[in-house]
Amino acid sequence: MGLTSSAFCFGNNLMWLHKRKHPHLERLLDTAKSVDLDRSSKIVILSDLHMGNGGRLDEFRRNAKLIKSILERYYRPQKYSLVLNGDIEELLKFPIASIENQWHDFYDLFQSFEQNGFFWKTYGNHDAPLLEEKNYRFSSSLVESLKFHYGDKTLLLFHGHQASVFMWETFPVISRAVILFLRYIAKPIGIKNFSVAYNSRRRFAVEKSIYEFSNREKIVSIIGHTHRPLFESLSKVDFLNYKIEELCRIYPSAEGDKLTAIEEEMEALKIELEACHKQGKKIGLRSGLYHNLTIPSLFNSGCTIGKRGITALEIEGNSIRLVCWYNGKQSPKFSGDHDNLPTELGSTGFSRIVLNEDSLDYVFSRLHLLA
Ligand SMILES: [Mn+2]
Repeated sequence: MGLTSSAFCFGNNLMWLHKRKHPHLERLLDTAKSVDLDRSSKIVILSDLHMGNGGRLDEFRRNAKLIKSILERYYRPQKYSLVLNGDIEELLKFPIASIENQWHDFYDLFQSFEQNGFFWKTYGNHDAPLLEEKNYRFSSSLVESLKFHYGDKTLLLFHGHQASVFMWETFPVISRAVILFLRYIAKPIGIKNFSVAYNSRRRFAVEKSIYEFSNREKIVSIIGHTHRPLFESLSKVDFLNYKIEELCRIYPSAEGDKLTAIEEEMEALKIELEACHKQGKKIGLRSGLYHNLTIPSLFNSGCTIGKRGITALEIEGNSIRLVCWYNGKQSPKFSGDHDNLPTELGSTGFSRIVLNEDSLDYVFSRLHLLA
């Protein structure tokens, strides 16, 4: 493992550890396919579709209709480009031919996003063997990582399994034997949940090493893999406190109806803040996930196999958003920090709600100043 020279300036053990490089993650930054963003860029990022053969064990089946609707009727007409960020095909359970056969209309749909700008696909640990698959339809769109250039800043997109400490996840292609084991032995004898997504300690370890790598390199990383959506901007508690602060500042100069509106909003904010403190440990009263400071250097689009809807990341010009799409009749799995209202997509019955949103300039300012 290499060390940056600045690590020695501080004479501090913790700092020394913090500066340790992660060989697989550094490599991703060097080898990533470059894409330039500008003010008109629109990109939707989905990950972990786990497409199968359409049978009982196919986890994609549940939200297939929802995903088709939002791609066909929302993102494509709105001129979004598409990134599928790994674990799109579930090759640990199904051969590629059965997946392509079952979901061939999705393959056309994905490819049609090239008309809007681009369609890229990174590979994850469940679909890495596609690199070696002859005649794979998306061979020319398949990469390990993508580098979005936003001015002189960088967003790195990759699946995330590269940070795993487990060989079979870090080197999925080399570990073909492991894949065959999982498909033909582990699955039939009933070993389920061998994926990182089901183990919170391993999930945390993956997130933490990518978070530290991102802060070290002063880049934003966008991953999937853990199935847990992440948008670390401000914690809900901080958001509420800043909102309260802002209202107190404008209150003295407000008049008439405005005064009453501020008073009412303040009451609602106080109730919400108190509810946060009551929930305490469950929602985490600390500001950041891993430290006391929130550094928004790690985003995760979540997955599309959830029981109550899917999550996705959107980049639109200078904004980044975490959104949830769900069947409007049910309640969404995730609730946002900002109390946004859902919007229904035509008469599809599916609704979109923005869970979190920030400007990329703000994200990179925090990263630059705090990391
Ligand atoms: Mn994965």
